[in-house]
Order: sequence, then structure tokens, then C-alpha cells
Amino acid sequence: MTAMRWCFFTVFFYYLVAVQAQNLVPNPSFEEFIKLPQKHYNGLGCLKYWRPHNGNCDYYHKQAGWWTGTPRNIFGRQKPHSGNAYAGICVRTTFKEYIEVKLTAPLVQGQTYQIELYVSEAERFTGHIEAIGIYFKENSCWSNDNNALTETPAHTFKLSRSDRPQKNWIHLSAEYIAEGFEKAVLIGYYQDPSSPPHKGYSHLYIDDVSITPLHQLGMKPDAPVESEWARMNQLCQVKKHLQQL
Ligand SMILES: [Ca+2]
Repeated sequence: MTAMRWCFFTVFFYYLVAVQAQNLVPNPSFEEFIKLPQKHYNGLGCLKYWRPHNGNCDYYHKQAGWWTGTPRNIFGRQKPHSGNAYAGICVRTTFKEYIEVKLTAPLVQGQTYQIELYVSEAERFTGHIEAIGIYFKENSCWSNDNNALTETPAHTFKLSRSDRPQKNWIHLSAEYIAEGFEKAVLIGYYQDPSSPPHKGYSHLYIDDVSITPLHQLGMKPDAPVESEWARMNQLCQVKKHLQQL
């Protein structure tokens, strides 16, 4: 292999890694597990990377029994948005669960990120989760406090009561400009001060969480976002060039 070809091969390899590594959330689809969830334990301890911030939270997988399986499980029936698995949190009057994960890299101050996730309220309960909060932390830590977090989330997604009960996943998406301290993310219930406190028993399925850099630092905020199609086009160009060497 000539030096030139080796150079292009190296660039191509790192480009592929960069494209695939953009999501800073490890195990974003909850597919990597340590052990399958079972009836006696289906907490996030079954998963790689993800941890409950409090309580146990819940994990569901297609290969598990019906109690903790997908699409059918104890809280309802829902196909994974992708793959075979998803996570779940319980929200009760006196008990709110949060899932958390340490990001693969800290967020960079001033950088804009796209936050995305898919949620679905389980149909076997009557309560409605009014809002989901995205909380960033400097450190990932477990808490024995089962109350709703009192701090203001980095972003709040309001959920419409008309979305429940339903079989479809709701796509939540927002942009966020990092402050630079963010090393872990928590996802869970948010108590809007202007709304009455949550009542009843609710369960929320969560799948495909991603936090990706949207704009490169130094670019204008309204600069066109490089699309997946454009990236694939560039990859094809690099591959074509390699074949010509
Ligand atoms: Ca999944």
C-alpha cells in the first residue's frame, strides 16, 4: 500500500469513527445489557452504562419473559422504537424515577447540541405525565430521594394528554447550548410550578436517546446543518477516491 493510499485509508477510518461516535449517549437504544431483565429484578442495573438516579427504574427486552418483555410487559404493550429493548420510569404522586447516564465526553461550552429521545406512556395506568425534564449534571450520582427534582431542567418537554393512551412513540427534540459543566444527563419527570402536582400512577417508556453536536464552534448558528445524506455523500467520494489509487 502506498503512503498516499494509507493516508486516505486512515482518514476514511477516522471519518467513519467520527460519524458513528457523534451521539454522546452510550447505549442510546438500551440494547447492551449485562443480564436480561426478569420478573424479580428488571432495574437499570441490568444495563450497561445506564443507572437509576433513584429507585430502580425499569428495563424491558424482547428475550425476557412477558413481565419484562417487549412488546408485552407488565405496564402495557409497546414495540421498541428500535432494536429489542427500552427503558421505563414510574411516576407516582409520591415517587418519581429518573434514569441517568454519564456522557462519553463532556459537553463543550458554547456548543449547540441536539437532544432527542422517544417516549411513550404505558396504557395500563390512568395518570398522565405532564412534562419530561432533561437535567445535566457534573457528576453522576445515586440518590435515595424519591421526590421530584426541584431544580430547573436544561430543557422541558411538555406531553399532551391527548397523546395518551397511544401506541406510537412521541419524538422529542430540542437544541441546547452547553455551559461546559455537563458530564452526565438525567431524564425524568418535571413538576412545572404553574401546573398542579402529578396525581395517580404513570409509567413512561423511553428509547433512542441522543445528544449530538449540532454546529461546530465558530460557525454561525444559522449555518446549514450537515445532513446525514451529505455525510454519506462525502464518504462515497472518499471511498471512490481510494478505489482510484
Ligand atoms: Ca431500543
